[in-house]
Amino acid sequence: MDKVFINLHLVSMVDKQQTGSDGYQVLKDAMIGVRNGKVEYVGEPCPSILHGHPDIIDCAHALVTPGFIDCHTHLIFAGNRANEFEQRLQGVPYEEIAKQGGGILSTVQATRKTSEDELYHLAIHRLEGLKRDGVTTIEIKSGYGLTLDDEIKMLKVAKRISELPDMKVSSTLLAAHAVPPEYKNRSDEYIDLICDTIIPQVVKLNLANHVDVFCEGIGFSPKQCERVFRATLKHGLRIKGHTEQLSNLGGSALAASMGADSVDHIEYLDENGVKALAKNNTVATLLPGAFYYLNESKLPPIPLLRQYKVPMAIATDFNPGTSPIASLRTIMNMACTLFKLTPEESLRGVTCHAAQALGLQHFRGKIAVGMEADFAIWQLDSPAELSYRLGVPDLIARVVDGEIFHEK
Ligand code: DI6
Ligand code: FE
Repeated sequence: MDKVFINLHLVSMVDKQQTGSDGYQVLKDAMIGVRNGKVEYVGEPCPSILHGHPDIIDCAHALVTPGFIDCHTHLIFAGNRANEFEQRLQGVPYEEIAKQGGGILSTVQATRKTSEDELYHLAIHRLEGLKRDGVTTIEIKSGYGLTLDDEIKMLKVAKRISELPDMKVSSTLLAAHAVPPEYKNRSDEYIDLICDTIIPQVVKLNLANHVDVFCEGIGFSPKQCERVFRATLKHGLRIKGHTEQLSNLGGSALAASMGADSVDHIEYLDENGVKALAKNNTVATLLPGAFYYLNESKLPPIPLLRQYKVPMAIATDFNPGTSPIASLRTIMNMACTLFKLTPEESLRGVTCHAAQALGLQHFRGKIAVGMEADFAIWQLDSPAELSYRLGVPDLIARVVDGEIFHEK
């Protein structure tokens, strides 16, 4: 074994049935052994492994969770939209600002004008906030380029971020985020461009795992989204969707029926939609930051999601318009206070369920033998504190593929 972590309180997120301990399954004074970036041992301290081992890390009774996964972000963009924040506080609705050419399109203008290098530096700076909250995997979407070249520029930035030793990236093509100005009133032709040119090129350059859409009145119709999904599946990528955020168009059920790993936002999802998620094992990704910034009052159907046993992930949705919050722990807290998730559900939402939202549940999101050795080490007594306290630097270190990255 390369490294052994000892004296830790383990929150593995492995299912209850397998461990028989309490709701969080905290295993006190546990040990984790790592080899070649994977977990090779987890459980009670094992004297035969420890005896004479050259690389023992004493965690001094720290709490160890899986590395957090932020499974929905728009990390890469230029500019900011504080002016719209001010407008919205004066009562102008988000959809109205979008219709006037603000909103997503104002960030598109700024992002098109900005070089790959500059976008990279802006994104790296924002990433610091997420690292401080124990994030070791981030999903990053394109969607502020909306031309072949600009979408590829964004995904190349995501690829550069993925080359950092301490951050794993899952990249998503979101060309169907808004109708670009040059395609105004010709949105079907833009869908042609996405299906016939952008998706094939992104696949050729191996720049994304998923393709996402914004299925909404101010985005694309279910019919248009279905075309994008078909083209995606034909090219061997996986699908997900921004669905039922502002209205109920049936995008979630459509995406689920076509095998989506997740549908995201879903404030307006109805019971039939929830059933479709359950049937297709699609994750419901909740984004309380956008709910908060938009002053939304319609809650996602959380009691129904529980009733039908749909896994719930939570994520920052970090973006310049509706969720400028680069803190996953703030989002965990909001999931509890605004959506009434339990702190345990919120922890699942950023670990095992977030992994599933990215199709990575067999590799990340739990601490178990054979899984990637990605952990967060916290100076905390109990896991509920992760959702409870804000702003205190509780993180001691992150571990990515068995390598330790100290925060303090
Ligand atoms: N829904 C969102 O919350 C983000 N995109 C989307 O489709 C918002 C993006 C933005 O306002 O820039
Ligand atoms: Fe989003």
